[in-house]
Amino acid sequence: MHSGFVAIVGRPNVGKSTLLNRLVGTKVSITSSRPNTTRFTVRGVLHRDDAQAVFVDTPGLHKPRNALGGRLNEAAMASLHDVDVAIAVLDATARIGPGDRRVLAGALGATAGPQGEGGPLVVVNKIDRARPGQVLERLQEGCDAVEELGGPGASSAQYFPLSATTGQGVEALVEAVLERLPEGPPYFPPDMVSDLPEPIAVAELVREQLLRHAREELPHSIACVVSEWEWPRIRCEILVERESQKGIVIGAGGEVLKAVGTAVRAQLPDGAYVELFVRVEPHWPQRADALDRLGY
Ligand SMILES: Nc1nc2c(ncn2[C@@H]2O[C@H](COP(=O)(O)OP(=O)(O)O)[C@@H](O)[C@H]2O)c(=O)[nH]1
Ligand SMILES: [Mg+2]
Repeated sequence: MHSGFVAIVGRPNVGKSTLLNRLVGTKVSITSSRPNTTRFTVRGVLHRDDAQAVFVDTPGLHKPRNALGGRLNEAAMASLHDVDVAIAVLDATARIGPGDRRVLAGALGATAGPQGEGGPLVVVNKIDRARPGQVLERLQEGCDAVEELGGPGASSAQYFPLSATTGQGVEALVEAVLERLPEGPPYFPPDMVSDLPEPIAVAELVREQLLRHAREELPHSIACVVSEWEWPRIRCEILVERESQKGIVIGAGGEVLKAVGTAVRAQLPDGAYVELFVRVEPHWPQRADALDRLGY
């Protein structure tokens, strides 16, 4: 039996959570077109007869603008400690920048052994949306950056152009991950694909839908927390920073909340009943006490 932990790191919005869901075959981490969607470290498990890979999805590394951003960066860097494989994700449709270099530098130092083995797996994602020339350009940029940065794992880095959305190219990545897993016991029972507690998973589904429905300025101001869980009745509170945001979340005649509730229920087992409440919690992203309470 082979088993191990695999960190997925990258700038916000490159497709880390989409890739995790694709790798484990079910939705365990929420995704959106807004940067900094992922706030929890989510583990998703890939089961094979002779192997188990535990993927760790992380918040994207970015320049923090408030206390929440600082914590998200810490969580992302911490995920690189004590893993067996590091996957660094780049976006085929965008030039490599300083943020990607920081990501690659972190991944290069994370898993390499004394002989330079165990370098990072570098993913160039979103090839379904990129021109072929762009994919080649990104692979070259990634290679150049890895060589320039150097470090123990540079010589054994491997490159994977793929699409997390369509699945094209993902199997090659899976094979490479499995090859790099050390011998070890399974960490999770065979029926477990994620270790996110159910109340948090539901609160995340609510937040995902709000990100879909709410307007531009709102995403960073929203937090969701399940305050009561008496199956099938679930009460979820939606926190906003300012009174003025309350109306936006509720929508005219409650239409936004209604749409969010319907979409969330559709993803839960039959009979689930989700009550949504909106509450103003002034400046919560700047307050350590609020972040503690929210579990970030
Ligand atoms: N076209 C395309 N879009 C993708 C792909 N992977 C992710 N996305 C989109 O990119 C956005 C960010 O994805 P997400 O997984 O939340 O990124 P994260 O912030 O790195 O976790 C979402 O709108 C995804 O649908 C891909 O392979 N192809
Ligand atoms: Mg994410």
